[in-house]
Amino acid sequence: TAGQVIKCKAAVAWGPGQPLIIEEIEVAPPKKGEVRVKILATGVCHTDAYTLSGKDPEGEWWPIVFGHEGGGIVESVGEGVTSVQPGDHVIPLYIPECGQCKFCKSGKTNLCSIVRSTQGRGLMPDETTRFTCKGQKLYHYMGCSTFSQYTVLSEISVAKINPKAPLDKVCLLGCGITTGYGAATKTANVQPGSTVAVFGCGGVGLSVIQGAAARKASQIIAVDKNPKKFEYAKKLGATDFVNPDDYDKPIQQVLIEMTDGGLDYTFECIGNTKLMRAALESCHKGWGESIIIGVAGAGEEISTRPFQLVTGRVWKGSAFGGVKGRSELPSLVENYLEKKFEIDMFATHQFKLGDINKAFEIMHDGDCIRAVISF
Ligand code: NAD
Ligand code: AHE
Ligand code: ZN
Repeated sequence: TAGQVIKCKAAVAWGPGQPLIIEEIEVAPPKKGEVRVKILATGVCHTDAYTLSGKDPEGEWWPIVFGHEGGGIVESVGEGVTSVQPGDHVIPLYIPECGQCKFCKSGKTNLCSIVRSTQGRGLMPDETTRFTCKGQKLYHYMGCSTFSQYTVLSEISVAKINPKAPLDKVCLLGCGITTGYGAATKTANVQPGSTVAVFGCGGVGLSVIQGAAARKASQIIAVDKNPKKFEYAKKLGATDFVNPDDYDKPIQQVLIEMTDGGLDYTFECIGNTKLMRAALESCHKGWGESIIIGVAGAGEEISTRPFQLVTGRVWKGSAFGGVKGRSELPSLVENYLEKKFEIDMFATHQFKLGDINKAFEIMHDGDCIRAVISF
């Protein structure tokens, strides 16, 4: 198939708020510096639903193939590609790692900038797309588009992993699990004995809990309005559980009272700007740090009294947990294979591609952490 157009099935989003439609699409061969990957499994992240809903200020491109939490096998490579070859098992990366740009070389961030501007417009770096359907071009999503049997990515947007790892599990490292774990262990760098509160216990928040527990935090408070999430939170190491609906005072007050003045670290894993404020204001005076992970809709803004920061609380954000995908994901896969790192518990539901809309519906069900789509 190398060098030829592949016809395959993909879930196409024709417009905001519409259900995805399974279509036969054409996938062009990879160009210079690109790889074509056969996707075997993909998770569905809250961010896919967010952009599909029309709330993403960047999401002006339709029709589009969503999905950014996948696992697959390299089918063919374009000119000049040397770091991967056909048959390699890979995880697509929405934050690539070129190793050359100002960001990669800074040692301060994982936000590689090299393909970000075209990626944000749904295009490959040469400003075109590799997908067509019924004579129309389809846009790419976050440089990944994993809701397709085949997709094309930049070489720098894939992490090569151990082929022994089951792709229907480690695909979840493509976003949610790595994001939460990295936010705790890298962005916040949670210290042993410290106190942590996690707002929102979906795939991302539960992974923050796994990361904080790995760092031996002494108290990990899980906050969610859906009590079904607490069972998972407990298994991953949460010590306390707070449902804001059980209180008639502000949640920051509840948490400050529980922790002798506030937490060392808090994480917002929902995408709700009111809770971003509550998470910051739940931090301990003088040193508490709050990490924003949740993604908020177009036009939404955060606010707090500047005095909160003047008196030593710190507001930070985290994308993909601050993790550099190509150099750091392979070792997370190894940790999983050595049973030092939990992934299986997160994969609560399985669907075939044809039922992908059910995965979007069930995301709002308390029993679902991640639905994994197989092809
Ligand atoms: P999810 O929908 O699985 O989980 C969200 C959780 O928040 C659910 O358990 C829900 O019950 C809870 N919740 C919702 N409203 C609440 C409220 N008012 N009070 C308390 N709990 C509430 O989502 P997810 O996949 O875990 O993603 C979480 C957020 O992180 C989303 O905004 C997503 O877009 C974002 N995200 C960001 C990054 C990043 O790199 N920054 C990566 C992945 C996801
Ligand atoms: N397009 C949105 C922002 C979306 C966003 O913040 N994305 C996160 C990843 S969410 C994964 O589930 C991210 O990593 N952002 C870094 C980046 O470069 O996009 C908007 O508001 O414009
Ligand atoms: Zn995601």
